Amino acid sequence: GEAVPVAQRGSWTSFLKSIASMSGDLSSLTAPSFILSPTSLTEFPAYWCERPELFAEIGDATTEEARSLAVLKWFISTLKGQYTSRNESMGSEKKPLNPALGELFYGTWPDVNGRGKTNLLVEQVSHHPPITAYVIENVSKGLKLVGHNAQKTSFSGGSIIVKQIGHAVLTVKLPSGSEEQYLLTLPRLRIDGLWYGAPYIELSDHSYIVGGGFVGVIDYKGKGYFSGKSHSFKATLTPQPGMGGAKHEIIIEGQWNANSHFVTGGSGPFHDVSTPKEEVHAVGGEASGEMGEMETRKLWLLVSKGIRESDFETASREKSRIENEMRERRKHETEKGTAWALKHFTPLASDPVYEQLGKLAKIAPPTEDAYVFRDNWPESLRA
Ligand code: 0T9
Repeated sequence: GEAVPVAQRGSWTSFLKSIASMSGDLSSLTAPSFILSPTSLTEFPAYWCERPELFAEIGDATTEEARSLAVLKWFISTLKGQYTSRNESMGSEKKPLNPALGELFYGTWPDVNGRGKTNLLVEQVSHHPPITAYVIENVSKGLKLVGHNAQKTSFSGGSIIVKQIGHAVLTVKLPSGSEEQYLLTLPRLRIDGLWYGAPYIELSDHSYIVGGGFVGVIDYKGKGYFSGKSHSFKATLTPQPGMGGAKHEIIIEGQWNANSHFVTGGSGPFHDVSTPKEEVHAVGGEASGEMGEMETRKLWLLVSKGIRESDFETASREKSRIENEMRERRKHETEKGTAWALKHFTPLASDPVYEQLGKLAKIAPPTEDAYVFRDNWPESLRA
């Protein structure tokens, strides 16, 4: 591993061995310090909205076809941030902090240029396995995205394969008062470059966007497949009889980290993702406007600072302190026969929207858990 600091080569090799021999949940494995990220997974849902104007455009579109294309454009535009931004900011993919049960993150993108204010709320709804639930809402454009994610990991041919579990539902409130819903599912990940200590993600398999009169399938391919370029995709939107959409198929091809163009059902360029992105503004969720003890940037403050400043002794001490506190909490709950009360979400064993829309694309499994948002935004995000 060339990217591995000489002093950490041994621990990197044994880390890789433990990954290879353990499948399922890698989040709790202790990794060598050079690969640690100072950011918790509860911050990741912000990637869904780093181009808030593209999200807002979904609400501005006036036909089903225009809306479906706006949803696709926004979805594609988030992939670069979701899957390559750690490589850009930190030189490689890094191991995120493993969120505590009940960890929270709140944020906002301000209203500029008539795009409306967009708010973000995230809660870690399970620690083992890690499950993160989130909602992103732009009230003035009638948009609400509610989703959750978890991962199942395995090791194959020197790479980590990550199957994403979970989905999101985008609800669009139309000016007529009726609602349109889109079911979004997530791609599979392959983490390569492990041997060299320079991990990076390639997407594979496919994901769906079902709603608005179309069944959309996005196929993901890396180098050497249909375009020969990394981070390639091909999106096919097929009109659904009886769902009222357009009558023609739309096909778009390109690279999700660069640009894409129409192949069928339109002409010319579709999207270019090289426009600047806008990171979320973190907001405290307490009535005072401060961050509470369970808010990610407060909870992990000293761990993150330690990692950023290469003070790994402090980082590791603080990390153990937090993990021990959480273990104590769980122990007390077991003793008292109580359970941790989630703040913003109610778990449901099945999701009627997933079932209904998923059927149209024969999505497997036929149902998934849902985390229903209780619509209780903190005061600091309501105004
Ligand atoms: C949802 C995203 C997800 C979370 C991360 C696999 C991964 C945890 C989950 C899927 C977001 O919308 C998109 C992006 C990156 C994904 C992470 C990449 C990653 O490596 C971690 C896993 C758990 C590891 O930390 C593996 C060990 C590490 C040494 C490799 C860098």
